[in-house]
Amino acid sequence: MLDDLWTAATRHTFLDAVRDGTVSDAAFDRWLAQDALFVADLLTFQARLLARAPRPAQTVLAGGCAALVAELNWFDEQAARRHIEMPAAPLPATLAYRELLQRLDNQPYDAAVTALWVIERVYLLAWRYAASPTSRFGEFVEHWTVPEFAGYVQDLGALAVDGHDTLVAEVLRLEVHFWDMAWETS
Ligand code: HMH
Repeated sequence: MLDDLWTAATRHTFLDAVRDGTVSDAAFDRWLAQDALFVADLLTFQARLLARAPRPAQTVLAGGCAALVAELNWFDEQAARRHIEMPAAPLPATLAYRELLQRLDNQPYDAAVTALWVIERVYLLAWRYAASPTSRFGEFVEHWTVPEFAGYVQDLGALAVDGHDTLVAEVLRLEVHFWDMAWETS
């Protein structure tokens, strides 16, 4: 059950299309603008999580917050380069994810950090799946699969705990929904 959701969230048809280069720039850019909104929401959530994290988790979570700020700068650069108007108006999948992140503010730390681990791991596995030596989106795929990010996901894995399957499933469903969005209204 969870395995199927991990697969659905990391082997989506949008990722096949990025790998094969068949996704249009318009569809990719629209998805990218929504992802920039998501990253801003994730930073809000993670800064609050850092504020209530146990002492031994602070280094990893603070490093992650700094990485998200750098990621937002990188999104701004991509938007300028690709002439994407940002911020975009949030689409339903982005709003649904925002709602979950806000709900996590009121969940115990263990549940919230486990959700964060899923959010980052699913993204790493998805972009690894989309990797291809010839894709015209190769620069993006490389950016989201760098060893530093893989190391961060591993560090988060050490903070995550078992027994939050319902929450894990909810995150994975939102990820599928987020990839689905890339195909809508294109
Ligand atoms: C939808 N999930 C989505 N976007 C991201 N940037 C990440 C996870 C990882 O930060």
